[in-house]
Amino acid sequence: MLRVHSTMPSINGYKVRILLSMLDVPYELVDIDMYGGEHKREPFLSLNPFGQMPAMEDGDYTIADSHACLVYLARKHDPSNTWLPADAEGEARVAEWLSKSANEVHQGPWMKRAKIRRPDAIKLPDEEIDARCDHVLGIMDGHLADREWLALDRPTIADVSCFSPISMLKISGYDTDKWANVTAWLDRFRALPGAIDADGNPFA
Ligand SMILES: N[C@@H](CCC(=O)N[C@@H](CS)C(=O)NCC(=O)O)C(=O)O
Repeated sequence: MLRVHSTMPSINGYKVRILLSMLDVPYELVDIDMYGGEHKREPFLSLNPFGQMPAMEDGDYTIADSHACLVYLARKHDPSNTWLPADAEGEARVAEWLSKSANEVHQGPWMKRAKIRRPDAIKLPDEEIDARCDHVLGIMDGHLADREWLALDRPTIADVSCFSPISMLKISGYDTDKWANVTAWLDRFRALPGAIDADGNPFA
């Protein structure tokens, strides 16, 4: 069976768990003790020498990094190419938002959550993190003014990737309500079949 190696609270691991749920793919979660530093030593380092979660094992095949996992799962388990289109224009659009997720979204919304979990590791002042969130969410809010999803006219792994950190902002003390279009997009995503919260439960 497919194995996902991640600590449960990992936002990047949550991305992978969401897509697995939406694609209805069975898997085993190998819980990594992040606070005990399990991801910084073997055997985890053989899965990802960068010592970051998530990583995945599918038989003999191993892959690390949330976006690589999303691409792999979409290609392997979504033959309709709904979640990751196969045409040049569509795939590039999705890649564009995956990159934004790995950089701008990671440096703002992801950090907001991570600082609560690991204040020792994230030294950036709250004001700076909030300003980064404002910047990226302001752009996303404008982008979503006349569209329902980030990359295409349907949800893709770009939405999965951005949803995970942005959906955690409210419980991290950042008010996403001030961005009406982002809020509507978060609600649309929660209503998708198979969508789960960070604890793995369907949304009410
Ligand atoms: N680019 C990586 C980033 C992974 C990442 O930052 N993972 C966090 C958990 S959400 C982690 O492992 N943090 C522990 C550390 O870096 O020591 C991905 O998308 O998977």
